[in-house]
Amino acid sequence: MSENRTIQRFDNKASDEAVNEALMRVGAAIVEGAAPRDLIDRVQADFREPFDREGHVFSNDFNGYKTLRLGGVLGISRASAELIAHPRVMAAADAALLPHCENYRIGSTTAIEIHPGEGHQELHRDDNFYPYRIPGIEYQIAAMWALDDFTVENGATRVILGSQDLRPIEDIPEEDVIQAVMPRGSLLLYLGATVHGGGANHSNGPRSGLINTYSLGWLRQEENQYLTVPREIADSYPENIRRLMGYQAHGTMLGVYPGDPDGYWYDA
Ligand SMILES: O=C(O)CCC(=O)C(=O)O
Repeated sequence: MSENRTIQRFDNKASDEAVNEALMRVGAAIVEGAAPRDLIDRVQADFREPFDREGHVFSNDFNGYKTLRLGGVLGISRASAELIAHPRVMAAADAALLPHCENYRIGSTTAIEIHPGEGHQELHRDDNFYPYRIPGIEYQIAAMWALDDFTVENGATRVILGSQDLRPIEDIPEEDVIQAVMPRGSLLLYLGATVHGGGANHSNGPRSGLINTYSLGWLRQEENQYLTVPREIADSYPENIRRLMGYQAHGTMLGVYPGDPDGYWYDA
């Protein structure tokens, strides 16, 4: 099988360097079994009631009409923080983003449950809402956690390897689309410029995943963490999570505020 026909997959003992090398070279990599089963159980349990209550409100042509979604995940699930700040993901974000910024932060947090009968999501690049590109600089990475087994039938994420080269999406032939088949608890990492999309669910059960993006610290976040996660919940998280939400400045000047953790606000 040629390299473009399969996403390189690693077991959880692989070095971060090996995973990140694949991610940066072809735009995606899978780490199987990156999260323990009981953590995935807790995250899924936290999502169940909100999925059923409000997961439909994000329905539209892009997200689908048989797909439930939740945003502002840190306000819904404390357990999700362990996936959001998982060391594998932080190592990938360090490798992809830290060469271009002093710190990075959450772009978005989205739980996605694709139900039977849903079609393919439109292929897209997550970072397309930033109006300009700077050659050689990745703006984002994404981490998709499989909360169920991801299979060809139930809608495993569709990915085009190498597409971080910014080739036009309309020129991508169907045979270049491969799926991130992976067992529950696995992690799909991909770059913000990697073309991808949710898959059609032809199975009898839902396919749920948690997809979090991380963006350069000097870019505006896709999902406004200050207004989606109530302040008292944000304050109850440890410092590494608060920093990821954006409760930190970028350098000494950008986004300073009274009480910022690096002391950049000059109190009288
Ligand atoms: O659900 C998936 O597999 C991918 C979803 C996605 O890429 C998106 O909604 O932006």
